[in-house]
Amino acid sequence: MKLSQYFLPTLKENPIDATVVSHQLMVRAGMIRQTASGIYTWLPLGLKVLRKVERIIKEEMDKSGALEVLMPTIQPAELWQESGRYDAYGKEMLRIKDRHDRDILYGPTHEEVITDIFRKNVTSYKDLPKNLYQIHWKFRDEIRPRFGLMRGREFLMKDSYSFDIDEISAKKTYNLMYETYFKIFRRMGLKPMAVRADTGAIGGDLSHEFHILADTGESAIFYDKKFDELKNFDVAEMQSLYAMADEMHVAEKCPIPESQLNSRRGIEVGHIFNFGTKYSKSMNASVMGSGSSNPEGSSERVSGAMEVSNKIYPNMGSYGIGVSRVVAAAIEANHDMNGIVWPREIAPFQIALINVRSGDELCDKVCEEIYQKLSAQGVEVIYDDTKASLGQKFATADLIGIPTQIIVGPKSAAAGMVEVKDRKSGEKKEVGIAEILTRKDI
Ligand code: 5CA
Repeated sequence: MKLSQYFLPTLKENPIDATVVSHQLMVRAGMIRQTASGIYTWLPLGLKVLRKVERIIKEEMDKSGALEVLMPTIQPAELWQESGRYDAYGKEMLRIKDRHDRDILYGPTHEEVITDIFRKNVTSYKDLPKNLYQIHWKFRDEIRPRFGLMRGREFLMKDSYSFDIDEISAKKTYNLMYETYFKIFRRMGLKPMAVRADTGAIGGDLSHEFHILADTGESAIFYDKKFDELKNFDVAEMQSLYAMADEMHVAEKCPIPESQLNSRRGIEVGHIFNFGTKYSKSMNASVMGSGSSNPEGSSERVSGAMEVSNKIYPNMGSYGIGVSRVVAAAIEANHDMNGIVWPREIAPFQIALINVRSGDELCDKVCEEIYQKLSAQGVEVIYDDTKASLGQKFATADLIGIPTQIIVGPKSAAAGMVEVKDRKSGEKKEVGIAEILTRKDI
């Protein structure tokens, strides 16, 4: 992409309404603009990152065996009246009337819709387990939308819903999702911390939140100090150590000594729940069992006209990731005083190509060649071909956080060389142009 043809409205100053660094940098780097309180437009650079985050989530969810669906954002009130949450949900739910005076709402979550789909289309225990997910917009009329995308009113969520025959199978699905979440955040170059959590408005008794540690995080979390020294940072290590959300940590009951305990702030980027038969029972979503077995806890015997069969209420779970919040959290965890420092996996471009003297015949020619050849190899390059000052070009490249900068100046170009700068470490090296043209991973 040539910067002269792109849409990258960058700002030198922090916007006054932005109090956390991710919000400041997303606006300054031309990733987003606020359209209304807690409601944002994604500009091309921001959208590129959002799509990369989505892609990683989708790939890992697909690998786990979950199936993608797409539910409507607008839902009928009746479904929520059935589950008993229409009144309970409160003012965070955006309630609307259609032209026929029917009550509808903009979905803050989708347990009811998916349970309705399930009960109308799945009849036999043989069809279980099923895990259905979507990546879609939600609306929650937060009382204090703040911190940009961290607590927006409209936000993108990956939400999945699982249906299992019994508690044991549901627990397996829950653990699979726990592992999948871990993989998802690790692939994004982030270090997720999974903590035991409260189930709140979603309900149930088993729940974990996934946090990215950052001083600006809205939640306090308590964890074993050993986390800070983990070598591999893998799922087994994660599950073996004490980690609790604020409301779940009780000092007197904590199994590890206080000297071994750390407390930090975290950004909740994911939340998984097992809530048993709460929705399947209240919304009468059942499947027929084999008739012979009677799985524990979730079935009851019913007499049919011809035969006796057992009706089973599936054991359910739901699993959310705040997709748009992840983008902000990644910035909170990866920035310096000059701007964003993207982890490579979710960077909007891999290379920022800087033409030190646009208009100079040799610089233009070398840049054009690097741009064309690398793009043809599938490397994402943002080429600053503008007439901006060199200082401005460097500042923009640093601000938007592209992992590698290739700097083409007249002197070195004449010697067949360019400068390659690593955004994170600031290290620079001279590299031959021929080498640049043939190497993907510069
Ligand atoms: N139905 C369940 C899971 S599918 C659910 O709604 N869970 S949740 O309420 O915990 O939300 C899932 C994730 O969405 C959260 O972990 C958080 O990362 C994100 N999220 C929630 N509210 C907001 C918000 N106002 N702005 C941005 N992200 C949010």
